Amino acid sequence: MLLLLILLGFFLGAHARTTTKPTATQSGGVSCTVRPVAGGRDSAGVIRNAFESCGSAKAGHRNRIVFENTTYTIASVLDTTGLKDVDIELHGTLSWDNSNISYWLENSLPMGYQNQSTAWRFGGDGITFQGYGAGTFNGNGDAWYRFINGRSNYPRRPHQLTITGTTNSTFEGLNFLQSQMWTMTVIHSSNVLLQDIYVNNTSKTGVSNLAPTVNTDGADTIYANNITFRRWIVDNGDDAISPKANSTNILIEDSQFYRGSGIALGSIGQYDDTFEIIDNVTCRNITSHRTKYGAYIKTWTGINKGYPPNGGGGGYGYAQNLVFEDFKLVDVQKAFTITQCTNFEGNKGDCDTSKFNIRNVSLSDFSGTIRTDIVTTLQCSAASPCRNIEFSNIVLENSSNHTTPRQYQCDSVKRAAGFNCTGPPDGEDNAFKK
Ligand SMILES: *[C@@H]1O[C@H](CO)[C@@H](O)[C@H](O)[C@H]1NC(C)=O
Ligand SMILES: *[C@@H]1O[C@H](CO)[C@@H](O)[C@H](O)[C@H]1NC(C)=O
Ligand SMILES: *[C@@H]1O[C@H](CO)[C@@H](O)[C@H](O)[C@H]1NC(C)=O
Ligand SMILES: *[C@@H]1O[C@H](CO)[C@@H](O)[C@H](O)[C@H]1NC(C)=O
Ligand SMILES: *[C@@H]1O[C@H](CO)[C@@H](O)[C@H](O)[C@H]1NC(C)=O
Ligand SMILES: *[C@@H]1O[C@H](CO)[C@@H](O)[C@H](O)[C@H]1NC(C)=O
Ligand SMILES: *[C@@H]1O[C@H](CO)[C@@H](O)[C@H](O)[C@H]1NC(C)=O
Ligand SMILES: *[C@@H]1O[C@H](CO)[C@@H](O)[C@H](O)[C@H]1NC(C)=O
Ligand SMILES: *[C@@H]1O[C@H](CO)[C@@H](O)[C@H](O)[C@H]1NC(C)=O
Ligand SMILES: *[C@@H]1O[C@H](CO)[C@@H](O)[C@H](O)[C@H]1NC(C)=O
Ligand SMILES: *[C@@H]1O[C@H](CO)[C@@H](O)[C@H](O)[C@H]1NC(C)=O
Ligand SMILES: CC(=O)N[C@H]1CO[C@H](CO)[C@@H](O)[C@@H]1O
Repeated sequence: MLLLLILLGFFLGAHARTTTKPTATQSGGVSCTVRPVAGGRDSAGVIRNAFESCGSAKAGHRNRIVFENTTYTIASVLDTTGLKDVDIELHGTLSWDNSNISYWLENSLPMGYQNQSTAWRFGGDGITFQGYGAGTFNGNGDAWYRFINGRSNYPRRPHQLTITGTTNSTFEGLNFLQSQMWTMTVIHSSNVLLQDIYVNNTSKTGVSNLAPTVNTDGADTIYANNITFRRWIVDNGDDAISPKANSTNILIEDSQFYRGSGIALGSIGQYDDTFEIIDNVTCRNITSHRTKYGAYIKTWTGINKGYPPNGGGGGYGYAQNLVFEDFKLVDVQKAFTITQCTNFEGNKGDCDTSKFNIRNVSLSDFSGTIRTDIVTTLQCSAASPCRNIEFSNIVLENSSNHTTPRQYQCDSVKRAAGFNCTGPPDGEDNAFKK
């Protein structure tokens, strides 16, 4: 019987070179169950084999890859792209081993933007990745939080997961703990749904601020179209979800964000003389707990200085048709901001030089508490003023003295609706993330 199944596996084009022998599924595809290598040693090899054997279904069939309810140690990079019509079940935990930091610095894979790199490049068409609420990616990032010691965008520090070249796919019911760096990026992809995702990148030593997590974004989208984020919880120290260059038709809804910076559009405009856009982003039914902002938009200045990731500027393009509705704020700093001051390694100045245009932005139904008297700071660029910024039904209270926050600070804003600018920004925030 076993022999028959193995032969069937070969017949279906699969290679049974691993501990994960493909078996036939009822639908005529093949299924691989991944068994962890004994003694907590690196299971990346058996995972790679499972994806080779079962990652690509024949036309008209679906394959399956099953991770059991156990722990899989991963101590080397994974590059599993070009998958086709496969259902991946993660019942247990994928646990990254960072004991050899130099290994990761030498081997992490390019993820396609800002010279950044990743521990796992993953992608294909017609994929479901299901965690049933239990499946967990544990980046064991504390080793990285200690190693980088607060340095921003440490070169070749790996991101957790890069979803690349992916279409018509769903990621669901997954937990991401202590990502090594950015948690996940959806890049060169379209028609992807990510729902019921829990991200918690809390530094074990972070309480004393000895090892801040730095750059542990919840999710980023780049060169991505029609991406939905639904029912996310993100607790981190950086952007919760961040649509960046060429993100179009993005929906973020029914989500809760804790302690980080909130939803971030951008940064963008980082590449000199390069045209990039953000178009049609809707964020609705969002609760922000003690984040910096409910949402914010950040662009680089018009003056190019240094190289990505920590330098850049001089890009152009636009962000338009941006809708933020039904936000509940719990003790956040400001409801919303725009800054066009992002600058080489956090330098100041040149806030009026960006040619990147921000327009058609609508904010409605914001309630809850903020920590300052400033509802919003709109620091737009004189070289390309923001236009059509509309606020409606903003009902906020100061979290300590319960007064109504009054300030709407503006620079280079044309056609504002629903508010009157009360004065210029009282300080420059270049939003460069340490
Ligand atoms: C998975 O294993 C853990 C203990 O290792 C157990 O508590 C849990 O109930 C298991 N989950 C399922 C769905 O069997
Ligand atoms: C760590 O990784 C480096 C680079 O891949 C390798 O040369 C070295 O042997 C590894 N060290 C250990 C202890 O495995
Ligand atoms: C993804 O789905 C869309 C819409 O159904 C379809 O047009 C497209 O061909 C699919 N992509 C691939 C790579 O099959
Ligand atoms: C957008 O993606 C979803 C999957 O999240 C898909 O159901 C829908 O058909 C896509 N829309 C278009 C216009 O392709
Ligand atoms: C994240 O983890 C920390 C540390 O365990 C915990 O205190 C916090 O409540 C978690 N956040 C969420 C939103 O679950
Ligand atoms: C904007 O994106 C949403 C998904 O968030 C989509 O349903 C809608 O059709 C898009 N609008 C346009 C004009 O493309
Ligand atoms: C809003 O999001 C929360 C999750 O944060 C969810 O429980 C609730 O059902 C959503 N409300 C609506 C109207 O969809
Ligand atoms: C980004 O989008 C713009 C506008 O559609 C396009 O001109 C540009 O080529 C895109 N860039 C990349 C790298 O896809
Ligand atoms: C990033 O890559 C570009 C080439 O694409 C290079 O010129 C630049 O020096 C790199 N920056 C860093 C910080 O490595
Ligand atoms: C309430 O607190 C804010 C700062 O959080 C301050 O700007 C404002 O003046 C205070 N209002 C009153 C009436 O004390
Ligand atoms: C803005 O100021 C004008 C003139 O004082 C006033 O009529 C209008 O009601 C104000 N708008 C808001 C939203 O406060
Ligand atoms: C709720 C949760 O998953 N908390 C995790 C956050 O990260 C710490 C380590 O910093 C873990 O110990 C918690 O289990």
